[in-house]
Amino acid sequence: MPKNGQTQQFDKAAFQAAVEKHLTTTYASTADTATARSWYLAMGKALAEISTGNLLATEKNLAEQKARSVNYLSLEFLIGRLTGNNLISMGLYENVADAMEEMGQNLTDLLEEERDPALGNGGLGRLAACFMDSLAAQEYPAVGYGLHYEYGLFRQSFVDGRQVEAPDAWRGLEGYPWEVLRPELNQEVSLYGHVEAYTDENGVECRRWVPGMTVEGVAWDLPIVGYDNKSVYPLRLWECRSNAPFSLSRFNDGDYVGAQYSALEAGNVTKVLYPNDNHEQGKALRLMQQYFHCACSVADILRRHEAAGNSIESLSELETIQLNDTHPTIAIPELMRILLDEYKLGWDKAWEISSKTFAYTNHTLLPEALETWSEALIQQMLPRHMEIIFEINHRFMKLVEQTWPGNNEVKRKLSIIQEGPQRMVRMANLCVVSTYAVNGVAALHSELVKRDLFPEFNELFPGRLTNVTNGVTPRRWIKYCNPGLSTLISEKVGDDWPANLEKIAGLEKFADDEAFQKRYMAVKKENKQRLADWVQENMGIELDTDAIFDIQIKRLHEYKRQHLNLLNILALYHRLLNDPTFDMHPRVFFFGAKAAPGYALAKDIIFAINKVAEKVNNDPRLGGKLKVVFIPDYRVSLAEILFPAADVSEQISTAGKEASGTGNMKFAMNGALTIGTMDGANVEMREEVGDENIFIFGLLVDEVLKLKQEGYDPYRYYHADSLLRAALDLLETDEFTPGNPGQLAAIRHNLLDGGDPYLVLADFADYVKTQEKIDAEYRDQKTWARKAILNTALMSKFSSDRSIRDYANNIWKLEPVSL
Ligand code: CR6
Repeated sequence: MPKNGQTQQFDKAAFQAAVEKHLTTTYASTADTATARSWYLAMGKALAEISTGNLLATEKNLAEQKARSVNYLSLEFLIGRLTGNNLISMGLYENVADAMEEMGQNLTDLLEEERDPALGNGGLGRLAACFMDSLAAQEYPAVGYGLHYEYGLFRQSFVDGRQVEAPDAWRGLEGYPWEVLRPELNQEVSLYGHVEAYTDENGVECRRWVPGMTVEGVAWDLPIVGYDNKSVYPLRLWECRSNAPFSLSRFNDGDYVGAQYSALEAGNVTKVLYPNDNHEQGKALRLMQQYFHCACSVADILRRHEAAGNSIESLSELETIQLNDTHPTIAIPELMRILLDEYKLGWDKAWEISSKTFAYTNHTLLPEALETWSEALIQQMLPRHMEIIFEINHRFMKLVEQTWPGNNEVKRKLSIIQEGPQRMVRMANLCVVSTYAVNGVAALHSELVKRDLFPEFNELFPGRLTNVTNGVTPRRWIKYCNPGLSTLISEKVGDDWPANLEKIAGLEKFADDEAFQKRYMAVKKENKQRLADWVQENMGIELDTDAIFDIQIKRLHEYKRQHLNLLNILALYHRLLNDPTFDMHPRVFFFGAKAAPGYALAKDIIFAINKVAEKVNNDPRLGGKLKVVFIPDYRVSLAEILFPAADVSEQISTAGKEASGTGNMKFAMNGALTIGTMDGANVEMREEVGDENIFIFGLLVDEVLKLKQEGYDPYRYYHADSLLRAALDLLETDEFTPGNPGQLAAIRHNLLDGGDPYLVLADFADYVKTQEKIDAEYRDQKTWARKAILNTALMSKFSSDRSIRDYANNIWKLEPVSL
């Protein structure tokens, strides 16, 4: 165990008394009758007492020290279960396991009672969670600002193979034990209304917003516990409530619904997380969520700044605000509005402060994910903000005119306002113009941001566009989820690697050590067994852990190409049945993926994989060589079982489409070998592990562009490749949907007549060939073990601690402050 202040302070008897107290006073239960859930809740509350104390102490210390802080604004924080992870960070895992054991409770079982707070969609939200963990672990002063959604990402089940969505009331009836309400931090948020001009007491012409309605922002803090230190930072989640929730007079008049109308309306704002990943929705309620989030967060930042006795002029010296994608962009005009209309600063001063405060992270190049909001909608909901956006654009257009005189094309392209039948506000352009730093999330992605997305901005603002490669926290993604591997690593390199991932490079010298290889592979086998047991118990499918466990877990999206994986499975099926000379090592293909409820083709792909799974898992002709398992309701807690159990990691997006990926890093750390394209962070992973230790295939970014320019014809591949043809044609038959041919044909149709927008067919042959290579190499277990060990050893770059240090040193200019 690393030494830890809290470990030494742990008072077992006091802790047990606190658990008992919560069991009786909070959950009205007694030790002899309480359910596992009540025990978990009472334990959580007792632990939250410790973390809340440290949270308040950290807040006080940072205010006193006048420390510079980062404010991470994100509409998503996919934190996953907190209890196990916080116990590790607090250094109390063993102590609490022991204390609970004495009370007749098994900690591992209690941890299973926690429902995942799924307050995010995928990579972007999970990245925010890893970043908060790394900020706290390294004591870089930070506040995470998000929304307290009543319903997290929908729960997924399959009915006859099709995705069905159900609401996720993640807090349960009793509430979430880790969160604390902060009533003194509430904020009032305005909406609608109009702008009026007036002359102030000094005779100055001013403008102000006269809102049409107001709602209340209620603050909930979740503790982000620093690993092996005492700092605890808040993840502050805002819940929207009505400030006049109930009209007694309407109720007395018999208007029972009308009496509650305002509560219903306000409650809708933070009711649900929009379930889109890499796709904008464009709904008015989503804009309201975004503004509500920004208004509460900016007001809270200013409150803290002032409460610590700082002047508004020093805002950008003490606070920086990182925008996680464009979702919180409206924070920029919101801060400008407050500086102009409330602090009465002139435009130049307000702009200087604001543009030195904000920085923006771009997470995608996909056009359908780049947010635009109709000017009319913003005008109606946020009239003063629209004026400010116009003014920002007006001044910016002057700069463009100076740089490219008379060039209307470049003006049209760069303008924050997109002209057309309906004028739209381009949030990414607003961000680039109004921030001091813009970063992409992997080296390749950041190059493409400069080269393809914002080339003129890069010329206008040299140095503003930069890169910070993503990372993941080694605490959750190795130490917590893979205890077997963690013990092995600690034995070889010491136990401080979770906070200093560079240390795992020390494993490199054991890559050829046969005894170590055996132990490493034994751990892998145990992890595969843990997953196989889960599958047996929850899905009734029996799996052989000698098979290759090949896993693709991520949101369902055409660009991620789960259907390329499916085509290879169909090709294997075809060969096993039709080619007597064909041999393969047994393989289990795992999938985990949610599809956005409105994304029809994504849902068709899920259906097809499920139908293929039903058939192959029960087809005796395959001799158990091929299994397909689609894990329902993929979420962080399942990811914790899946990553450690993988032999092969599928990272097969069309080159240029996956900004970074972060699952790719988690797999490799846990010793899976990657099959992947030259996309996102795969490129940097290859640099780290070397070409021999990763399976790269497929077209490069520029080859993709060239092929598209030349006129891509998917039929060319279909006609030239009989295996591809066999795989695709299986989708037309009733092989997997007996008696109902054509049920899976939508995928084939999209790939052939739909033009195959993500070049699945172009990459198919190379993918199949590379999978064959994996099959051959897996048979040599020593070489495989060596490669797997090297993957673990050479992943230190992808710790989110390094990402956060990059942000802190190169963008935020932030220093650690210890408690
Ligand atoms: N969908 C990218 O697609 C990246 C994460 C975090 C994504 C993914 O490649 O790893 O962000 N982008 O940077 C968006 O959400 C817009 C994602 O998670």
